[in-house]
Amino acid sequence: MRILLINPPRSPENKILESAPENARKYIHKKLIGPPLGLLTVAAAVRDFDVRVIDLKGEYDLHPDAPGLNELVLSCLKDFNPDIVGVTFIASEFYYGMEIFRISKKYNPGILTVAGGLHVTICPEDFTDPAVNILCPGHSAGIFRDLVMAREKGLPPESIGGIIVNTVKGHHGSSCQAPEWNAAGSNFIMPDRSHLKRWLQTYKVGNDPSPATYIFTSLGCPYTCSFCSIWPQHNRRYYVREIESVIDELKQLHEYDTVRFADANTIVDTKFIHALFDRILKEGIKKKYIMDIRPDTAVKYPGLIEKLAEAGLKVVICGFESFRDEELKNYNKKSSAADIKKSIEIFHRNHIMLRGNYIVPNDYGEDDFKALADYAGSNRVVYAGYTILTPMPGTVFYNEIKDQIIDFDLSKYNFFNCVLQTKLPLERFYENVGKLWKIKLGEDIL
Ligand code: B12
Repeated sequence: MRILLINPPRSPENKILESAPENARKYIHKKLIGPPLGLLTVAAAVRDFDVRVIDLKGEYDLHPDAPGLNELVLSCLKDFNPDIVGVTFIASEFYYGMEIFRISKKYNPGILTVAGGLHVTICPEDFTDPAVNILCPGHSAGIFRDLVMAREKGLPPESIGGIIVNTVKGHHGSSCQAPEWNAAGSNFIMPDRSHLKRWLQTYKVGNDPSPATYIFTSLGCPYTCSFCSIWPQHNRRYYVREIESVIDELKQLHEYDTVRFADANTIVDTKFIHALFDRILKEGIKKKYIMDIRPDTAVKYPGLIEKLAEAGLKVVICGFESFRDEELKNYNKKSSAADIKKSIEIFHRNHIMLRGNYIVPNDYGEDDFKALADYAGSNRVVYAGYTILTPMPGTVFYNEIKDQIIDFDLSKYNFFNCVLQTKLPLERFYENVGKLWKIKLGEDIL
């Protein structure tokens, strides 16, 4: 049984970048490359079969003038001749994923096409195209393995619990229940990074010459910010890994000097993080770490931030979201604007490079842009991001605002495009967002 797992290319839609002034453009990330942890986990679950992983993001980063999707996918199909093609989905890459399935089916209608990942989990209703055979929602590496084994034995997919079968008459579930599966705990599968050799040089952060990798210490999130997809993906549940399992994984990352924690928030259970970093220090594991940490968490636990900095924490991604308490309340962020200022001071005191991200709502007028620019200008961080409030399908915010959505093109759902009616003329709105990107540590205010 030959299994081809494909990470689709990223969406090219980026109106902020297109509208930004030349001197702000260099700060707007055109690409965000990292290993597809989900696919690597699925690949590891079926490692005793003939499995190949293709990272099309890496492919386009290695060769920006690489052939189009059709040609690239066809050449993989011809070379490997798979029985099964699996694709991982987030919202903005939906059309590319579907296109990969169509190309696969056209090449060989007998290929079983399997969709998995976040968008399948929270929006299964989007997957009705006849090119998709099976949906595997949730942390479905184990289910995928069962599916492969059933296929090998000639059993129908309906015999596997937890999958959805897409037919011309609609979706139907399997006749049996999905088995209990704790992807962070007893069912954790070590991602198989050996598949990534070809794209290793593309997994770089900033000017660091060594490649970076991702690792998760937890899945899900205990917070319920209205715009976020992570807690809906995990049904509000939050799972933490065993410390020894994380240590074991870190010890295997010889090729990588930089490790980015892929948790929604790395510090939730402070006892866990204290204990994890005690073990990291005891083992003498020396890496540069990148983490997502909330501003209020830094304010509450400055001693822990100091300890992490001593152990190698170099970059923190911090969701500032808004400088106004009222907006934070609307997002259900459960932190205050005052925490932004205080957290910047704590991170900078510990020589941590801060990527602080503000969310720009669609109803901002000229005065709001000015107020945000003033605030960000007097509270500067090394990297500042200004993305657009986007109703990701499957989130609370999407349901709250769906009547006001004017653009349902999923390739624009990557925080760099506005899909809601704006108060300002759209071009002016983008122009203002683009200009904000100039405001960061060491740069002049607009
Ligand atoms: C790692 C990561 C990335 C990596 C790798 C992703 C990739 N595929 O290449 C990189 C850095 C490339 C990335 C990029 C982006 N990302 Co990202 N990313 C994450 C992050 C931090 C962790 C995801 C992860 O690894 N989870 C752990 C793994 C084990 O879980 P998993 O991926 O869900 O996989 C499991 C299941 O879903 C399932 N599964 C997954 N795929 C498949 C496939 C098959 C066939 C099967 C059977 C099962 C299966 O089994 C897996 C194992 O249990 C999440 C936030 C978070 N903390 O969850 C955001 C997140 C997924 N990213 C997001 C976004 C928006 C982006 C960007 C668009 C951001 C941007 N503006 O540029 C870009 C897109 C690409 C680009 N512009 O370059 C959003 C998605 C929102 C949405 N609803 O679409 C998230 C949720 C962040 C957020 N807070 O909103 N990202």
